[in-house]
Amino acid sequence: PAEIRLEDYRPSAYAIDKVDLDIRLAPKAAKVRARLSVNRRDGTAPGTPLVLDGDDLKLVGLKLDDVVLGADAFEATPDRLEIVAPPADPFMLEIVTELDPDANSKLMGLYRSSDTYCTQCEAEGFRRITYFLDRPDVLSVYTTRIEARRTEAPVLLGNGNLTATGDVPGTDRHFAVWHDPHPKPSYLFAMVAGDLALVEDSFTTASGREVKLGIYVEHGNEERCGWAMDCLKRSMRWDEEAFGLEYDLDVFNIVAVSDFNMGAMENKGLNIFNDKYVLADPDTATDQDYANIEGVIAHEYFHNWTGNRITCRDWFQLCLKEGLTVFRDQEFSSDQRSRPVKRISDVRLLKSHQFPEDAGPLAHPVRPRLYQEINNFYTATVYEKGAEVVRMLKTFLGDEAFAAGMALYFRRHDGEATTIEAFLSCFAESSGQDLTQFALWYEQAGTPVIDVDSRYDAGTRQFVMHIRQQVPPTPRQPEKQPMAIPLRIGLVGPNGEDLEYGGIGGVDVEGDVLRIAEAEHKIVISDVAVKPIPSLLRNFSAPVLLESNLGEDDLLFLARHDRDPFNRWQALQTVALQALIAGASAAVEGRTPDADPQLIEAFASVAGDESLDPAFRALALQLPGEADIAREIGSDVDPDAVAAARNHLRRTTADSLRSTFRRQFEALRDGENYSPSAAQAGIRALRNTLLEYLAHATGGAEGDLVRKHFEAADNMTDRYAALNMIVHAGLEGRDAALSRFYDRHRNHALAIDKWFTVQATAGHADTLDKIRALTAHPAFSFGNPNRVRALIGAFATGNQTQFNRIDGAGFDFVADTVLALDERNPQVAARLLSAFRSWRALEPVRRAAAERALRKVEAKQNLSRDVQDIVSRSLQ
Ligand code: B3K
Ligand code: ZN
Repeated sequence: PAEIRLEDYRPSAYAIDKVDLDIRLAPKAAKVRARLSVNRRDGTAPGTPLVLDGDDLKLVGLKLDDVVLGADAFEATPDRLEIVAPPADPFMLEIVTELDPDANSKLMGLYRSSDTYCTQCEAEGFRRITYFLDRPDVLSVYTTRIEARRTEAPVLLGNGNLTATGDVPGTDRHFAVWHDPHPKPSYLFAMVAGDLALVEDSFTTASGREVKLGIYVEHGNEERCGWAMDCLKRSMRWDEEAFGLEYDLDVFNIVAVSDFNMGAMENKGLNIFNDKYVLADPDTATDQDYANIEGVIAHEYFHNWTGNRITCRDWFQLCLKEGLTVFRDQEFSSDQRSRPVKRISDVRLLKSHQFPEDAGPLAHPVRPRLYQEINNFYTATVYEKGAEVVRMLKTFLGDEAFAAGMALYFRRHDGEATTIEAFLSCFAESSGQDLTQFALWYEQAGTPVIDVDSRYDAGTRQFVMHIRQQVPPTPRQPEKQPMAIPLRIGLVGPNGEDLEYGGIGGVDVEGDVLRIAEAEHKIVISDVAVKPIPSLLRNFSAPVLLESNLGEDDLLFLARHDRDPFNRWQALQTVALQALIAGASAAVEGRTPDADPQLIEAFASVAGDESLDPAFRALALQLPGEADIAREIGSDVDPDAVAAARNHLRRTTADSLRSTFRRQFEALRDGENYSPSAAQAGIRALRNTLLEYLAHATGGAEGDLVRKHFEAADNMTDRYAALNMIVHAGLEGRDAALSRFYDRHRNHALAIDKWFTVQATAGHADTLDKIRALTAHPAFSFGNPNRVRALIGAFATGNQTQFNRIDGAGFDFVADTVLALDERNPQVAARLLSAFRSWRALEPVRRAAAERALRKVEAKQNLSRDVQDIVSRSLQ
């Protein structure tokens, strides 16, 4: 397949100022008449052919200025429509296509999900509806008439404001006309039609305009929309307060559908959501689900400005909207909840998802320079690392210059399709700084490694730090330049307080941030009264891997005293990680890992420290995951040894702290009535973390307590946590608990997804057989992306020992599933295949087995571009 390159970008020869759509819906033969107002752009020679994109289209009518086009005036295939010699002056092109929404299993373009017609156009789905210049720099004003049988689809929704409705005389059909005054790219087009229930509310903007808010769901789900609506209103208020950005239409609608390739989509004025990110009640949604809904509702809403009002010039600039919008939703959630807890959770996600991506064959820059299939670039690198880059900009420039740069960006580029360069220019101007080196964050893939070697000289009262940075080679980028890295630091004195110091030499400084710019720095901090322990990379000021000469005692001191909560958490994690890595090497050699009484003592102290937020204590007690340990080991990984080390540390901690943890578990109370508030959720998180240790105490000694927690749970958070413990620790009563859970929730698809996931993620030798059997369960379907991700996705990404089985059966199963799925839904198949991204870091036997599975995928004929792209990059 062809590679698309950033340097080949050229504006389109024609513009399309207006799009008038008339969509006549029917399950198997929907007709779309598109009337496009086409203009030749300045610089385009008269008569230049107009070439429109298509994908799997059936053309049934074509007129130019209302005259039917002769056969020699155009060329049409399902993938392309060329008007050979268009008029020099503006003209109207009318295209009629016929679609089969029921047959659309790719869930791109127009399709039906549980009898509801809906669309998904990002990145290149609009071309599955009509022929178009389907690229983000072609902005048009859309008017959409939607027509359907009234009984089949009483609700008809489009982008923008509703301008007309009515019956089609003499038929059982009706229509609605929607007009969106804001010019937008085709990827933001959407329509929905179906028999849906409406939950209504309203919002008054800062300038006093009334906006009607609607959430549309399947009948019966109305009661589960309250949280999403609350999140939406808080998001709207927050964007006004934090960024001065107001909503710009009379209505804002959200539709929840159950078959969706990803989380949600920010279509102008008509967001379409995976119902997983809308529906919640205490009985079916966990605290994590509530937090995710808050984040995703906010994210899609914030796109209205970062993405929709200001969009991307081309898909290489995807992080312009995604990284920035993730940064904004993270800031929103930090303001709604505990900022440190949110930061720790975000960094955990970054390290477990983005770092492995950056360390493997699928590594790519935050702004890629080439792609084969753009849908494969909606990655943790573009999203999460992209958000870190924006946060670093703020750290580098300070709050004021950052805010001024954002304001300039909104002022200068509103209504445009723009680039990362334009974005950065706003900050260069607002701060007066040169951001040339900083821009490397968008260009160079790979996680920089920073090595800090420091020592104190009592004679000179100097604290000297040797800092070296290195960016590892990544695909097509063997050589790297040094990066601009903001390193936030503090010097912690013997009493736990930050020490004062004189000056900092050898590096540029902004407040407590060292601006690392060279491959090596020798930094001298003067007038330091006593030997400090340096707290490095506070608040995770840059997405880097930090190595230092701090010992376990230093780290445990920081874990207890650092005034930076992030580094308190990080210090304990680092100690645990080092113990686990040592444990894994011991396991490889067949030895029992050494106990680390100091670490266990530190866990005890954090668990019982009531001056700390329970949510923080829960995070501090959670051991690094198996995948995180594997990533840190980096090469020749034996996942069974990693799991053995982790299980051993968990068990010895549980055994030695059993009575303390039990007492703490019983003393904590989350409140009479369930609320998803951060405070209550934090208490539940701590209780469940303590209980998880107890569940893994030797011999299932605390099985009764766990079973009681499961039975007594009055909310999904506790019930699902307990079920995980029962199943994963192999406690007695496992089958009974699974069937009780299933029976209770059989009518709630999102809860049944959890039932599949808990079984898929059990690290047991018989898990793969069980998963195979579950694919034949009546509730399983390869057509529903949530279900596929819940069972097979969860296995491939969340079950290190069984996916990476030494006999290769886990790899073969996932590879076969990818091949079967590819014919139905390439996007979901390609995403599943990317679970192989760390295969080269495995020990040789597993590595060979993974390669065989990948080769088998590669050898299949007629792979989709999506899967073809992932498999070829994985093997490169
Ligand atoms: N912009 C969409 C993602 C579209 C993915 C296309 N394969 C959701 C979001 O990031 O808000
Ligand atoms: Zn987004």
